[in-house]
Amino acid sequence: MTNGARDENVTLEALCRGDVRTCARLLTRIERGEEAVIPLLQALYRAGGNGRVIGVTGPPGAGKSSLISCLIGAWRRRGLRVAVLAIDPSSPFTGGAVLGDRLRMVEHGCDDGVFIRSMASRGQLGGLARAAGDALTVLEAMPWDVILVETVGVGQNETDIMRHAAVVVLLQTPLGGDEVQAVKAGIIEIGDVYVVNKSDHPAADRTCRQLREMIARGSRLRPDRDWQPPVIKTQAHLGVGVAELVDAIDGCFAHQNADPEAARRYMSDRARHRIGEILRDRLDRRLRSGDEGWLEGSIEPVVSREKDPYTVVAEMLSRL
Ligand SMILES: Nc1nc2c(ncn2[C@@H]2O[C@H](COP(=O)(O)OP(=O)(O)O)[C@@H](O)[C@H]2O)c(=O)[nH]1
Ligand SMILES: [Mg+2]
Repeated sequence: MTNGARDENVTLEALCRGDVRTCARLLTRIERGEEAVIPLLQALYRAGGNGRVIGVTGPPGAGKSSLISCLIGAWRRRGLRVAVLAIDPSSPFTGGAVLGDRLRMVEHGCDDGVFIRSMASRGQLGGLARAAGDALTVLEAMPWDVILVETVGVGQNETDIMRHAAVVVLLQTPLGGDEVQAVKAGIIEIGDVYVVNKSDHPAADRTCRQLREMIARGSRLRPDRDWQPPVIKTQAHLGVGVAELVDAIDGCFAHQNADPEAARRYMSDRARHRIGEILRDRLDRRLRSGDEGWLEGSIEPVVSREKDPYTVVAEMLSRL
């Protein structure tokens, strides 16, 4: 056995045991985009598939991190082990949002049944989706019962990250009537459970009602799922409504488990999405790396117009 393979086995074994330091180190290497971690990720993927992946999304400041902190508390009281991956594409790792998340979640900091990690894009948006997927591969090979992914619900990247989650919790804050209309196109499609947080605000009931109407009318992106998303009122800073939210999430998982066909569809959608994500990432890297040799033979026929670039690309794809 080579040294590299032996190191990999040691790491793999540590992760499967639930070693959080090993996990933190590996996530840093993933964030840096180190190619050398790929063999380990391959082994982790085959070993993994543990844990329920739950997405929590919504606009900045809606209360996602506060609510996640409450959820961690609720699940820890049931003896479940919880990991959180907070994705923030807008702020660098030293930025306010990430720091804020860390501070707010610090109450769980001494508990080894909880792991919290922030991941920022550091300016490479394409790489973020791949890095988040890889981070989930690691977390799903570890003995976490619940894996939460927090993202700001704007932009394609964040919507894509939510495709890794079996259950998506979508947060809103109480809004004016026009604002609800404006956001509906984006949100009605992806949530499995809706939360109106900051329900101490007077417009909370009206926002709940409007969301319920939209859900009842709206066609969903996942029409295969015969599930009516509930709308729950919370006050995350006080823990109000958290028990109802936990029940709603449990209910959604129970509903999925009762339909093996739907569960299989989710798994294959997710695998298809992941393959596409890695394919795009690898092509992108190859093109950016200045690895001219790879393209060399294809350039001259396009210059001389002997071939068109579409044909050349089709040929390259057929050789993949
Ligand atoms: N009034 C009120 N404030 C809240 C509530 N939930 C969270 N907050 C506050 O809203 C701010 C943003 O919360 P945060 O969890 O960081 O939002 P995130 O950006 O969605 O993660 C913080 O100052 C929280 O204390 C709530 O239910 N009511
Ligand atoms: Mg947050």
